[in-house]
Amino acid sequence: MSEQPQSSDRWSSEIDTLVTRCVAELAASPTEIALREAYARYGGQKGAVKRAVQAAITAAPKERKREVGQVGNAALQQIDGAFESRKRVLADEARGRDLARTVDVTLPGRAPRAGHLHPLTHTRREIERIFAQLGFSLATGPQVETDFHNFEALAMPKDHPARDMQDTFYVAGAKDVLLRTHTSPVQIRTMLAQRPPVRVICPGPVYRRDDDPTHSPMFHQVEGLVVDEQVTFGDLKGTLLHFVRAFFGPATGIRLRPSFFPFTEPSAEVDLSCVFCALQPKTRSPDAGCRTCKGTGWLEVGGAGMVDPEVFRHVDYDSERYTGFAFGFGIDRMAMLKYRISDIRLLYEGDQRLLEQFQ
Ligand code: FA5
Repeated sequence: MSEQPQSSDRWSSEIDTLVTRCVAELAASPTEIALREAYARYGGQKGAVKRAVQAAITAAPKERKREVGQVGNAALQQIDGAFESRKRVLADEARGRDLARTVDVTLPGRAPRAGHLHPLTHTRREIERIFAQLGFSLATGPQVETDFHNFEALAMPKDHPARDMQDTFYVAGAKDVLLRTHTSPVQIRTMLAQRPPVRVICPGPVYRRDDDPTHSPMFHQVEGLVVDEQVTFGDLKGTLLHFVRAFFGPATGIRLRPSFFPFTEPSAEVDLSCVFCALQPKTRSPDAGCRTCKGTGWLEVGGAGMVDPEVFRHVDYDSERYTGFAFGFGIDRMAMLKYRISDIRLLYEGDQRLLEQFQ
């Protein structure tokens, strides 16, 4: 009796069936991924054919193990061959599709979309440009400030009621460290670092516990500081007027209303003639007014005043010899007025429909 395995052996016909099924599945695989998956199901390490061959070898009597192994190897080689030939067919088909594809070179090109500056950046740069022309240089300070620079040296000691209006975010675990509430601490840092004459503007983010359509918890201010001999309130007014006209247009007016800031004396709120109504030639009349300016014809944009001698004392400037003026404007407020943006929160939402208008 021949030692060749008989086709009647159960294990042999089981392997035959699996190979037939596998070859059919490989030949029908529509993609390389499907092909590899089908191969893994049968011929892979844990595939059905591999397992059947392994089981047959284990079950065969010792003297037949070798020949069972040979039949198994032949089956696996058949699967490998079917896999390779289907892979070639799929690759040929893919190449054929690539070659058949035509490119319409007459179609218009699609330019990549370039990024652009945020309206607040445009506004800040425009402010910097105008003041640079007046001989101001740029000064910056940290956004995480000390109580000394933000309040104390600006004549707002711990129990001063003016602090309430700027209640802010304190840094937990650090004594007297906070997110600056205004850009005025940069005045102090500048004066501590240099002697007069001083002529700087200091733009940057500031933080307060505010949140409504015209007040954001994080917003931007630009501070201005001029210190020299014989600096007067007239210089302050002339500088502000020049600035608003350069920024909003030559018909813009300003109004200084008496006010109070602990670090300036005298102090003023700076109002701008309403860009929505008072500047329109047709409506510029004593009763000019709209909803934005609440019927007054004026819009508040910042505070200003002559530097208080108490501030000079903190930075060791001689207040008998030097005088100075300072101002602080809201950059967001100015961007809203210039670009007619009704809600400050729109500036921070990243909505493309708004931002795309500032290409
Ligand atoms: C100050 O912050 C003073 N440091 C300004 C100053 C500087 C006065 C130098 C004198 C000398 P005030 O709190 O009024 O002042 O803020 C100034 C401007 O910041 C406001 O007029 C307004 O335009 C803007 N502003 C204030 N709070 C907010 C807010 N939450 N969101 C947006 N803008 C704000």
